[in-house]
Amino acid sequence: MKYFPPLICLFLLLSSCVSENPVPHKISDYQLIPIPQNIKAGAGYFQLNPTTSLTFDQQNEEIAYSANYLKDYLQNNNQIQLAQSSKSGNQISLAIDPASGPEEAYTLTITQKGILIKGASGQGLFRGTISLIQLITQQSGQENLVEVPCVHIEDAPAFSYRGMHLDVGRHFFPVSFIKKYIDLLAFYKMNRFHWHLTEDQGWRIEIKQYPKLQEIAAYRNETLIGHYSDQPHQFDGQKYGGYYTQEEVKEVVQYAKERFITIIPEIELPGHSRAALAAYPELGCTGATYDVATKWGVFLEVYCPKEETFEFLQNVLSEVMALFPSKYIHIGGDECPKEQWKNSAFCQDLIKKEGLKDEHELQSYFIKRIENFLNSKGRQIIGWDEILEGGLAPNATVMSWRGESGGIEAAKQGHDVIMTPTSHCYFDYYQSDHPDEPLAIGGFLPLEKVYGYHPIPDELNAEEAKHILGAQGNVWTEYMKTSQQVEYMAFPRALALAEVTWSGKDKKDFQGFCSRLAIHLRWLQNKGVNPANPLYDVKTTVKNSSGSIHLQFSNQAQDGIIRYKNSEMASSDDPAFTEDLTIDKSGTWTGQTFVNGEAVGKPQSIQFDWHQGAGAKLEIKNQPANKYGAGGKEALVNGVLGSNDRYGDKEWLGFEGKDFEAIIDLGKKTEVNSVVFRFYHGPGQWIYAPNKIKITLSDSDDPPNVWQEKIINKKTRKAMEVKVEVDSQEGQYLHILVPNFGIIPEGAQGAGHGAWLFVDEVRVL
Ligand code: TNX
Repeated sequence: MKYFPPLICLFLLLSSCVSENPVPHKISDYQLIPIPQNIKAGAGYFQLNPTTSLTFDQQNEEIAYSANYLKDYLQNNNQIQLAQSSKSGNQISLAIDPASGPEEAYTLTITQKGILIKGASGQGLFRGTISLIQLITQQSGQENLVEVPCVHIEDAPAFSYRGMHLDVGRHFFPVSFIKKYIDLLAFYKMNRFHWHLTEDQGWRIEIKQYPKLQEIAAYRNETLIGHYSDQPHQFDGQKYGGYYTQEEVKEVVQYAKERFITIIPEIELPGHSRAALAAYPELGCTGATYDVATKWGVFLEVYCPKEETFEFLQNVLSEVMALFPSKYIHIGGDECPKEQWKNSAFCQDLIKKEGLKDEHELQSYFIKRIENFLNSKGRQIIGWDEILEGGLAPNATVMSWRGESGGIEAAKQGHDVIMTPTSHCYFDYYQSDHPDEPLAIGGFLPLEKVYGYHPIPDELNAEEAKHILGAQGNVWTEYMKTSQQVEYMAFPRALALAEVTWSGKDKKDFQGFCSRLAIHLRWLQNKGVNPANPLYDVKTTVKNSSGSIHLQFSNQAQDGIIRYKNSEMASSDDPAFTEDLTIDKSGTWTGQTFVNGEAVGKPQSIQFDWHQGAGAKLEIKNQPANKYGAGGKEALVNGVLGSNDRYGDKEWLGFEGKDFEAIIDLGKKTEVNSVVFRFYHGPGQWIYAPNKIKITLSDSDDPPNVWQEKIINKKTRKAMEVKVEVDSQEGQYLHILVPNFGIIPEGAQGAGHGAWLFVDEVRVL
């Protein structure tokens, strides 16, 4: 590493003073997350005890933040009070050297004689202080003494934007929790907190000029119970809400500042604004009154681009800017249905007057006006990727959430980008396919997938790639009522993202991350955090190769063994899992991790429904979408049924706007009575079961001339089965053609888009 050559000299000098023969450490003894760029293992320990003093320039506020953070930490957790002194001896020194590297770079040198943390700025110094604190937390320690292992670390982040988001609109969380969340982000060297403050279901920030935002927009009459796709909708009948006062906001901003975290506030416009419209209906297009939304989704009620609305938003944003020093203000811009603008004479006139092409350009006009205003105050906007539609505002930064394509396009246009694709950054998605996971919105995003993310898409050249500032994990809280639940969903996935964005591609090692994670999970639990613990949970993998089916059990732990049983085995002598099991019959197999003879983590069961097509070879014409095809085409004939109420597991294949066409090769002429199909029906998630199925059983794999057709009259929500009695009783090849439902009709969620077709096991009976 090129930074701080003088420090290396100091390190060597200090180490040379050590006279005894201290025990050398291994790199794996330093269990830091995110893993530093460069660790040079030392030998022996620094004795941190009540004689240890702290030396730093007290005139420098930037240094004082780190000094105070360290002092408070040691006082509260180790009962060690650091004296302030400039005398030499048992000492921790903090310093800033601006010439020594990028802003957040630091070196941490621990010898038996002393500890020196040097940052390229106050930020770098703070990140280095966190590394020291992480090492301190990992030593068992006696009262008043921590032995900190000697080391030399040179470190700097791969990405400048390392963020976490929290939606406080759907559910509201107290200031104490917001601070806890910020502390956790700081502990993993994140530097941005995106505070999503306004939503259809509640406005959460006090705006003095508009008291009805507090009285009306901050509260909803009741809240949806269960999942949105559970029909009919039911409500709890309880008034719900709250907001942060400006005093509280100031306190939180200061708290974050002391931890070198910038808070980016989000005020959503022009969509997701139903709560504000409930308070000030005159800002809408319809002349109607509104209520604060009580269920989730996308609502037609949006701000009307009238002068009155711009005045309101500018006044709101002025109060927001006075509270938040952040260069960026997030203005939303996502999911703004255009119906009300289409039906509004005012909007149609405005479109003509401004020479706009359509409502998308009107949205762009809206965003540009807000951008002008914020730019005139020295601020920059961030918007969700929909702000690309109708033309990007000149200085906008784009948050790419609907995949990476919006981010790619924006970077190519020379705009900065923050990556938050649903595929890798939506921590409201399920993290495990275990059946007793708490209710979540859907999707499937396990830890290793987050860890595998790299924010720079291959499509960008080196120049364009510079526009990718980093990535952010989003925590939408429709299904998180409590802060414990937020913790469960955010952690440890946020730790994986912290390593993705700080350590970068070259340092990544999932195995190593998991072994470091074990100690961090323990620390989080001791701190009263409620992280998910995926390490010992058993996972099943079903492989379907050359006509037979194999089952594998695995976990992410470094210790313990997995034992398994199946429904017919006696439970007393569960064998250890050592190699893949061959499956050739129906039944249930269960795997469980054992450490020192004790069951730990969640067991996993898998049920096989044997049928004539199980393990068969097959071809499919259209490919499923990447994010809904994890099990591959073989999942269609592996004998395993996907979840009844979640389409994100590896058994379901999701085709976006496309037909499902397949040929299943049964291996030989086979007598078939019926074929049972499984589809998913969830219009709220843009998923539609098909209207018909066509099949043919024949002796040839050539496309058939005649099809047997089955019309589907009755659709039930979630997983549904359709049985087709086969006319031509024998054949080797089963040809299947299931046409996609087509374009989603007006008035439904996702209107105008091609429907998703989700298919699971095709059982040949
Ligand atoms: C989409 S991401 C939304 C949110 C939802 C989220 C649920 C984005 C800009 N909009 O309003 O809460 O999906 O995953």
